[in-house]
Amino acid sequence: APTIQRADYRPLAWTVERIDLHFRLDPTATLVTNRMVCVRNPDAGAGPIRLWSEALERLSLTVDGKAPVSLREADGQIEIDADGERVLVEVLTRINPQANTTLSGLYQSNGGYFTQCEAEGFRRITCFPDRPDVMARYTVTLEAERDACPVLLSNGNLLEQGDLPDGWHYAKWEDPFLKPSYLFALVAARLEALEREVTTASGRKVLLQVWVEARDLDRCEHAMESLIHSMRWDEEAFGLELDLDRFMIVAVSDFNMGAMENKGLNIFNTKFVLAKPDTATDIDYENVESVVAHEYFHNWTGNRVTCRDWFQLTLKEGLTVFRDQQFSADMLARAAGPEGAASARAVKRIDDVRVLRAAQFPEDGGPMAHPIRPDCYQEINNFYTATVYEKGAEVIRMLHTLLGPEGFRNGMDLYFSYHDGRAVTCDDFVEAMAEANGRDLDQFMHWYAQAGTPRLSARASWDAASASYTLTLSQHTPPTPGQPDKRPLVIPVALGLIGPDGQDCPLQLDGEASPGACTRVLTLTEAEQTFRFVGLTAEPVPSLLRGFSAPVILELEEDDARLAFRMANDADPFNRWDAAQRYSERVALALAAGIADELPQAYVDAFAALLNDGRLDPAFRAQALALPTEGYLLERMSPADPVALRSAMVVVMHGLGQALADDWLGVCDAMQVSGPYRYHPADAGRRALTGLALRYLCAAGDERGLALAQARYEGAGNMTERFAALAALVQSASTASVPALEAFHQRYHDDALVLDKWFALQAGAWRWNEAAPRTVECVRALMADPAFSLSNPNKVYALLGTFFRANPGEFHAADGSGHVFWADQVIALNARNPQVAARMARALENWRRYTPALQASIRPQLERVLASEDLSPDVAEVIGKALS
Ligand code: HT7
Ligand code: ZN
Repeated sequence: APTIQRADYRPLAWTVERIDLHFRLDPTATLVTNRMVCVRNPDAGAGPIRLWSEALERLSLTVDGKAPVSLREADGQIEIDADGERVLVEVLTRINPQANTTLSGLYQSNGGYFTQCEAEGFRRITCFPDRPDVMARYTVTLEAERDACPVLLSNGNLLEQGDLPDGWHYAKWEDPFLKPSYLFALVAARLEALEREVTTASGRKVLLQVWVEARDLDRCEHAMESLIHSMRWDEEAFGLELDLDRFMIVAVSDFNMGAMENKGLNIFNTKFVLAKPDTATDIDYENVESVVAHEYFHNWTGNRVTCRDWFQLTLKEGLTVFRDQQFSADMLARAAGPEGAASARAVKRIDDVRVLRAAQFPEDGGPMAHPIRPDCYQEINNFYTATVYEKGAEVIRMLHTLLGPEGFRNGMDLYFSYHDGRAVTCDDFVEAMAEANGRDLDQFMHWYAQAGTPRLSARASWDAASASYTLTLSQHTPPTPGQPDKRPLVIPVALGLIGPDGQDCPLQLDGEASPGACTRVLTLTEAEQTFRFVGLTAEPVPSLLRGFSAPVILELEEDDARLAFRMANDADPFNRWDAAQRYSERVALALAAGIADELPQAYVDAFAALLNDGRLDPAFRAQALALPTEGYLLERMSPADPVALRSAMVVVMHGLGQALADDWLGVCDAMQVSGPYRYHPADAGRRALTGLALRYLCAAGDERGLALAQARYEGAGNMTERFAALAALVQSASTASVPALEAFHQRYHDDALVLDKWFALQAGAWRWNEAAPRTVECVRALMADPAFSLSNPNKVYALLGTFFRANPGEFHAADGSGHVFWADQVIALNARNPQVAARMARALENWRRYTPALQASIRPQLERVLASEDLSPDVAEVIGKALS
């Protein structure tokens, strides 16, 4: 596929002012009539009308009622020469939603019709200048058989609806706002709605609806509550109000991603809407809340102000992820009350950083590394990445840190005042931030241009005579594909200095009149800078990058004693957690390298201290006592040896489980939650800590722990406890997992979302018993389960995605069976759903980091996929880059 370059952006010569769409919905032959008023673009030079078209049959196309004088067509693009300033282009297309397994464009799911147009799905519905900088006013008429599709929805406001002959009916919708084609949506299905009427800050009444299949109506309350909380938060935090009279969320079980922010008609993967205590865990509840918030926040950051082109994707995604992270942190802090707010915020921050480290750091160090604003791509669907989303959010967070909350808010206000209703660039956003704060942010823009995770290192010296502490910070960003040299970035480094008594020291830089706060943000702008702190009484221990103030890897030599000290004393809860992670990393990597064969007693003691510190919030303890992900640790290992790492992780789990067995059992006892299930962070924290305790106990094969897990499984009153107990049994050498898995299947055999958990649990299972079959064999067997389907992305992500991405120790088994299986599945998926196939394909992109033996096993499989027939551009880009 050709490579598209950001530098090649040109405005279109013709754009669209309004479009009137008419759908006659039929499973195999839907007719789409598109009447659009095309107008010359005053910002562009002369040129033809350009339309995109893909996977559709064009039955007719006229310009002002006549066949066009000149029409050229190549590579999915149509060029039409037209005279004058404004013409009416009418296009009739026929599409086959039933055969559309890509889930892009118009497709069917459970007999209903749904659309997914981001990024380039609209061109699979009708011929259109399908770019985000073409913002038009839409009216949409839907016609369908009433019995099959009693509900007909599209963006905006319902103008009229009624009956048609032969059992058909229609509905006509109008969206009062200008929008790009990627935000178009329709739904025609048999659904029912949970409804609420709420009043906005300015006193307007608006109707909120959550549309689901009838049997799921009892699982929508939490999504509705989340939507209302999101509306209130955006009003309070940013002064942004819902701009429509009606806001709809629709749940669909076949969906490539999490959800989609179509104007006024958000379409969601069922996974991020449906929740009730018997089927959803605390984490599911949390995810529903944050995805509902994310999509709702897009209404302003993405929809009202959108992206000029897809290279600017982080403009809406990074900013909206930052907003949903802030929202979730505020919700958690509010629930925790003033005493627990700081810890609650830290727990959320830890969650977010875990995701960044596990998903984005490896991406930044591999062949797909790209800046948050990429310079080129072959397939835009491959660029909905952890870099664009999560690192993008970190970049926005740094602006927030550098400008302060008020400065950031002023920047947002100015951004909206300049750009509401427009399609703009990341430069426009940062310029608004700079102007509102009288700041020069030119150097900050390097964050948008440079790929790779910067390394931050620190050297320190203590001068007892002058009681001063000198800290030299330096930065370096490693080369990434196409970017051999990097410039210094603006890096906010939040730091504290901890005295020998474990207390933070008030900070005073040389030249300052008096000591100030105990945490302050230093701004690093050069490759190396020195900071001298004075007025200290003894050599301090530095606590750097508090709250993870920048998305960098901190390279700091700290011995075991210092890590244990920070685990016990760091006043910054994030850094306390990070010290535990670093200590675990050191221990696990030493075991994996064969340098050690057992856990250091000091490490066990440091864990015991955290575990038994009853003053610490249980949710925080659950985070601090959980090991780093294998994905992150493999990134820190060179060469990466997943099988050796797995053996090491087993030793760590087993060792901590055994050595602290009584303490873990004590926790299970002390953390019991009474009363009916409620989704509340305090209860969730207790359940999380208990679940972790059961995991350590079962990993250690502790008989009391195994019996407790079994009892908790059988007596659980909600999915969080039931699933945690089941997971603990599965991650053990005990045979009790077999009947428990069967019982679970029996109970939930017709619940698709719960079965996803069941599939994922088995795909992620470690092999605790030499005699057990390899996980790849279990995964293969599970593919034959009637509930599994390669056509349903949730199933693929649960079973195959978990095996390929979250079970490296089994996936990379030395016999290469996992790699052959991977290639088979990527090839099979490629034929159905290229987006999903490409996501699975990415599981091996960092293969060059592995041991020579693994590389030798993986390479032929990558080559086999590349040579396979009808390879989609999506998969071809991933494999091509991996092999280049
Ligand atoms: N903006 C949405 C992205 C999305 C998407 C992109 C490509 C293919 C399918 C997709 N479904 C949703 C989701 C979001 O970030 O809010
Ligand atoms: Zn988004």
